[in-house]
Amino acid sequence: MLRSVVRTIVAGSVAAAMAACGGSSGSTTGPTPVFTSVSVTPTAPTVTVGNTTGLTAIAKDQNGATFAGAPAATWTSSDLTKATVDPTSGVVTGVANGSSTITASITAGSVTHTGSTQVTVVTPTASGSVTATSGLAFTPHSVTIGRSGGTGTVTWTFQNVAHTVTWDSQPSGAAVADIGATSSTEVPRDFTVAGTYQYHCSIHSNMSGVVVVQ
Ligand SMILES: [Cu+2]
Repeated sequence: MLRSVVRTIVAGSVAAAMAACGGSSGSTTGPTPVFTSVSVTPTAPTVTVGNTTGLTAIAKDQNGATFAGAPAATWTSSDLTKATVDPTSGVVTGVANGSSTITASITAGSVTHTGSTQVTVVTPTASGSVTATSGLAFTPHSVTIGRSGGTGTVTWTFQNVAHTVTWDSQPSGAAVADIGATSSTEVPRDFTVAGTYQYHCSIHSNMSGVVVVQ
């Protein structure tokens, strides 16, 4: 029963794709694979301003299987003020808050089909939080923040086991102070320089974390 439901959906998608692309009439269920549509994944991804995310385009045949031998896709973005895309790799870069429809076009022989997905671009908030757990972890391991008025803040919540936040590396020009052995309280640190900050706990060598400031 499940199989028949899936077949029905696929057949509908093919019909829609053929109509959308202005494909010629004729059977779409023959035994010979026919280039029928383009699938773009992931669906509706989110990327932060200044960061990238990769998209993949796959040529499909009339049965929804990969259509072998199709050339690579050409990528375009509907709104370059929100997101750009590398025309050959499909790597999307977030430009500003909003969304853009990213389209992949594949031409095989004389037939061109397109697929697309909407990418949402967000600016990370200027505050983040990390818990230094009694289970000996910084959670989340990596936190990304923006800056408001030039400053972003990360607050570490220490549970009942003492930890430190000891910096291993900071961007050039940054000088965020370490947090000494602390338990059962919260300690904030401000960040004014964009870049990647890496730290560890000097008490528990397996505990490490990353702060990314945009
Ligand atoms: Cu620790």
